[in-house]
Amino acid sequence: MAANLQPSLERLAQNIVLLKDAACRRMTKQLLTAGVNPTEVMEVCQQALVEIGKKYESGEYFIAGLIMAGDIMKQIIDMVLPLVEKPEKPPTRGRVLIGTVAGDIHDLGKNMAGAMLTTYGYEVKDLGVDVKPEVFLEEAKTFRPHIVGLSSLMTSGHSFLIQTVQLLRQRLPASDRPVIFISGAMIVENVRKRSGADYVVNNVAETVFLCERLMVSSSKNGLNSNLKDDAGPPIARAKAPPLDPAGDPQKASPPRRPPNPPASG
Ligand code: B12
Repeated sequence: MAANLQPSLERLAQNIVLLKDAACRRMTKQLLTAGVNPTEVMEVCQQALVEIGKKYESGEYFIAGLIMAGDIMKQIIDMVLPLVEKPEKPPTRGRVLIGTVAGDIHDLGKNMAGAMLTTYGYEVKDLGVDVKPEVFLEEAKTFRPHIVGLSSLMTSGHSFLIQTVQLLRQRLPASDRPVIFISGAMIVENVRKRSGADYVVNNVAETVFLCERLMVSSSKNGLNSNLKDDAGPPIARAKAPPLDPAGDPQKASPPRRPPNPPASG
């Protein structure tokens, strides 16, 4: 991005934190018209929302502040998503099942991740919010996803997250074992370890990057044909690749934005 646009991204972040919705709409439009990468706009928004969360925690903002922030974020997402370049006829790159775990109604990040993955050619099934572990299991049995993405923004959701991952691990046949991502503001590495999930993803760019890596690995293992039909989830049989030389996927540092969407056909 051109250096002279940086102040505008910063000012957008400041205005989000100040909950000035009209200014945020105007600035987002200006930034996008000026050609700033939509993913970069989203990253700045996400950071601003973390600041709002801190103000809520410290008592400076109340629940109304969170509601307004959520509304501003939704308006920005609505402006950004149509500008993400879409392949004309997206190939089916794999099935992804997503949802926000029980007890949690935060959905902005999940919706964004789902929309972005759809754009990149994945078949996404979104179970919505407040999804019980058993519902994830039943849907996974019929949809047979290659990847499951669980969102949990509250610490109180961690136990549901762990239950959901464990249920999927225990009850899906080994041949249908999906790769499991967990995501959300309060996720820490020890939650991943305790749950048995494969990866933590912190933003949409990371999510798309990781899905692409997993699918490439899957096709290198000669499983690509299965990705394109209903024969079942090949990635289940392909061990997720380590993304760093030390073999710890959590230490991987994906690019700041996802690769270009796949060519159509
Ligand atoms: C906006 C907001 C709300 C809005 C949500 C609107 C909506 N439709 O989602 C509303 C007002 C509803 C809300 C309610 C509450 N909230 Co709130 N909320 C936030 C806030 C400020 C921003 C969240 C957000 O949308 N971020 C922007 C998105 C884009 O980022 P993201 O969610 O991190 O998602 C990114 C990645 O994680 C990833 N990703 C996320 N999900 C997924 C899913 C998949 C499948 C994949 C692949 C990737 C992925 O990609 C995303 C994009 O980059 C956060 C603060 C924060 N630190 O995040 C608090 C926060 C999450 N809320 C909090 C709280 C406490 C609450 C309430 C309990 C308040 C109350 N007293 O009622 C309620 C909870 C209600 C409930 N049962 O769920 C706390 C949780 C604290 C904790 N320790 O648990 C936080 C952290 C604020 C804070 N610091 O105190 N909230």
